[in-house]
Amino acid sequence: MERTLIIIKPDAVQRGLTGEILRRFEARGLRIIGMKLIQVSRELAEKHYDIHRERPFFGSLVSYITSSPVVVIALEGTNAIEAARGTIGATNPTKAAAGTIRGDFALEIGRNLVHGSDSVENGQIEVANFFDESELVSWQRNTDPWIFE
Ligand code: DAT
Ligand code: MG
Repeated sequence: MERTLIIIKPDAVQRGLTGEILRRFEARGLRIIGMKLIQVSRELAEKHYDIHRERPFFGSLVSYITSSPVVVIALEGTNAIEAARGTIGATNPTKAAAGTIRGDFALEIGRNLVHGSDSVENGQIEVANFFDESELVSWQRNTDPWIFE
């Protein structure tokens, strides 16, 4: 089963969109295996965005994600990576399709509300960066057979 790390970013938490965003992932069928409200440290932010370290927007990316609390969610499901990124929409909200989170609620790339892991490998790594194994719950939903074939 694939795992993806979702971060409901500071702008989304501040705007009261946490419930709306979580609702969309739940409705999609992804299973929550971990969830918490945290203040991201500079150290964790720099680790999370390490691949963007040399990009000109790295500093503002780290400032943004550490500016206010975030909700981090670990999700599990068949095709969880691609499904979650489809629900999130394109990186630049002005290019994101209507019906996606970014396409419905955001306007600017630096305020794009939500993160989702971009590969199966990164999903495993990012969930492990944000959650201790003891914070993850392995469970079966009664609805699983109606969502996972
Ligand atoms: P995504 O969040 O869709 O996975 P990404 O991993 O390419 O996008 O980039 C991480 C974040 O960095 C993205 O959510 C917003 C910011 N970002 C990406 N490209 C940018 C750019 N050209 N200018 C400013 N910010 C950018
Ligand atoms: Mg990314």
